[in-house]
Amino acid sequence: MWEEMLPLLLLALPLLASGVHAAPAPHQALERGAIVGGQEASKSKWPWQVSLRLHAAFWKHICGGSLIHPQWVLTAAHCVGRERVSPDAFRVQLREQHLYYGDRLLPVGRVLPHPGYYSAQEGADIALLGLRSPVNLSGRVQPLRLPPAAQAFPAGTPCWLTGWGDVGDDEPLPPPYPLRQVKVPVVDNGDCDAQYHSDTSTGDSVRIVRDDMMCAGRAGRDSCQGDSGGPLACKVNGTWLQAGVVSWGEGCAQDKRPGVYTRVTHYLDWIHRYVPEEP
Ligand code: 4AZ
Repeated sequence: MWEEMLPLLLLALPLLASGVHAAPAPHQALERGAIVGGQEASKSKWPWQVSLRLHAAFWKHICGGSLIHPQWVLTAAHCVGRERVSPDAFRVQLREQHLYYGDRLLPVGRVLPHPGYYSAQEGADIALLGLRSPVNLSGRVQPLRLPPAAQAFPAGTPCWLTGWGDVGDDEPLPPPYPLRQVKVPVVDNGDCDAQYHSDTSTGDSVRIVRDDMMCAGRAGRDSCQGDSGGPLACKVNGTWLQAGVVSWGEGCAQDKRPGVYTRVTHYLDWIHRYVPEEP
C-alpha cells in the first residue's frame, strides 16, 4: 500500500476509460481489493461500512471506510493520495451487501488527508471525507463510535475487520462481491514490531511499527488489498469502537506479519477539529 495508489490510478485513467460502459458488468469491476480467512457478513451487521469509489470507466471501489458521523467518513490517507485531488473524483457508497449491486453513490464535499501524511515518510495514514449532505441514519446505516483517548485496546482484544478486498495474496474477491468479515486479535505493538524485524536486515533499533499504529491478526486472518481505509472495530463493554484504520502489511495473512492499522486514538484531536463530538 505504501505505493501512491491514487496518482497511479489517475495516470491509468485514460487506459481504464478506453471502454465506456453505461452499466459496468460487476465481473469486470474489481481488479484487486477482502478479508482473508473470514466469511460473508450478515446483512444486519457493520452498518458503518462504506465503499470509497474513484472515477474511472465506472465508479470503481478503491478502498473501505467507516461512517463516523452523519456527514463524515474516516478512511486511510493512502486511499485519497498525497496530491490534493478534487472531491469530485470521489463518491461514497454506504453499507451494501454486494459491491456494485444497487449503488446509490453520495457526492463528497471535502477530502482531508492528515497533513502529517504529506511530510512524514510514513505514518499519519488517515483521512476524512466530508459528505455534501448528511445521511439519514437507519437500521442499515449507523455511525461507528470513536474510542475515548485513553482506550488502549490491549493485546488479545477481539476485534473485527470488514471489507471487499482480496481474499488472499493476489486473489481478488469473486462476484457477487459480498461484504466479508473476520475476527482478529489485537497484537501488542512491541511484539508486532519484533515480528516485523524477524527475517529482515532492519536493525532492532529501527522502529517499523510506530506508536501511531497498532497491529491485529494472526496467520490466516487478515485484511488485504482493497480493505484499506476500512475499520478495525472492537466491542468494548458492549459498545463497538473504531480502534484502527486498515493501513498496511507485508502481504496478507502471513506468519509473523500482522496487519498494521492507523491507531485512531492517536488522531482524535485532529478528527475532532472537523467532526463534531455528537452527531
Ligand atoms: C494493501 O495493500 C494492504 N494485511 C492492506 C492491508 C494489508 C496489507 C496490504 C494488511 O492495501
